[in-house]
Amino acid sequence: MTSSSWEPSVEGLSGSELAALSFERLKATLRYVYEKSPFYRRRFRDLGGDARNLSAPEDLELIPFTSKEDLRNNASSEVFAVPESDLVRVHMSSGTTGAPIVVGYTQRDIQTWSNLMARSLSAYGMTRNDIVQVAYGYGLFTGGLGFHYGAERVGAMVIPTSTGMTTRQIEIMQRARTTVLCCTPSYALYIGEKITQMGVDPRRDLSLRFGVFGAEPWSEGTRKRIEEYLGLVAYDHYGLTEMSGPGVAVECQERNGLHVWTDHFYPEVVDPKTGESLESGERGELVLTTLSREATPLVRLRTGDITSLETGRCECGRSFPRITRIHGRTDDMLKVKGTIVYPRQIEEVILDLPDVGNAWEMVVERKVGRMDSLTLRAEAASANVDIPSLRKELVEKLRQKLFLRVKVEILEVGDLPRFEGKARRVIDLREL
Ligand code: DLL
Repeated sequence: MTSSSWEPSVEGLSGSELAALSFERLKATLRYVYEKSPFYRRRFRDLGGDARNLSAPEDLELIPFTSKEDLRNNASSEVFAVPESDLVRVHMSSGTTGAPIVVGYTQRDIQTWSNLMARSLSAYGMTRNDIVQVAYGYGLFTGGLGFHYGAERVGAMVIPTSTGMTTRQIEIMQRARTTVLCCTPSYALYIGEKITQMGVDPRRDLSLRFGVFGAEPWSEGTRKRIEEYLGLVAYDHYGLTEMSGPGVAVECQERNGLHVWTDHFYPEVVDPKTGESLESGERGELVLTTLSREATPLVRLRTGDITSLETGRCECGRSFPRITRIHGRTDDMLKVKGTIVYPRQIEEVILDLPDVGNAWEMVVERKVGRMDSLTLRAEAASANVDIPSLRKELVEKLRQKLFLRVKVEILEVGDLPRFEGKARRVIDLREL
């Protein structure tokens, strides 16, 4: 932990100092949105004036959630708290259904976000001597530009490769002696496979120290594979467009959960069905309130992400509370024959087995009048794998983990798609 040139050392604050700062900013945010955002002004008026005057953090529970639907159904000008002329950038969320959600940034928002990204990257150990290859997509997606601005703020040298042209990415990595790779875990696996095919030895031919992977759920099995393929330490990184993008919660070098930057985001975990607040340690849906955004402040946004909140000090010395690695998204949750399944649970089982390759997908089907069925399509790791016994092992392991009979199809290496950004793992063919 260091104090830095880009911000005063908030990282050394005690738990109670941090909680007090966070609560002050929460109250200020509620006053700000009431004054500046027509959408929130209407909402709060319906609730009566008390909504602006929290006397304790628990009072926040009286304020309604903001859903992604709210953001889709209301014009940006209703939600935004500044006139359009104050914006210097917009990003859009990658939502798979409906209109995209537009998020705006003022000059100050960009600065705050870059500082937070610089703080996040320093927590992994980045310094001005690093050479950082940003292989997240640049564009409406926040990954590319978010990491780019953060790494520059640290003073490191950025190579903005964006996604794709994987062979070239690897050549650049060799030639420029890249020390830090930033991309989705799916793309890291893909790069890893390509490195092996090209006969590049990561420990001899590359200079990677660590990688920063996020934007989609990934398992410990995937982490091990990425570390093996690329010869680096793999860190998790969480964020979402509605909260600026990356830079919301990050692993430190202890890798025991992701510290939420609670001086900028106020986290709660609620029961996804009832919306009731859950205790620390209980798993539920993450709800976030922005504490410093000027253009698009959001109160109690339901993220759809399943995790739990852990308080208590971390060995690294930071008091920022941690969330456990994201278990899945409420909208990726499948209910098959009454059993709830998240894609990450499948990944946890299969990628621990060395005979299973890196690419996989799940197909859910419902024939009229029949129950749902789940099929796992996975690749064998090589041509030498004994396919019938691997299939049997997978069926058994999945039954033990999910209490569900899953059909398993084993394909050859290269049969399934690879992804340069976020992977698509679920193919839902259910007839409604
Ligand atoms: O994915 C921002 C980002 C860029 C985060 C680069 C990390 C690195 P969206 O496209 O709006 O923004 O998607 C946000 O992705 O609600 C989660 O469901 C998922 N997600 C993001 N990070 C993680 C992670 C970016 N570390 C949505 N683990 C979020 C699991 C993640 N899921």
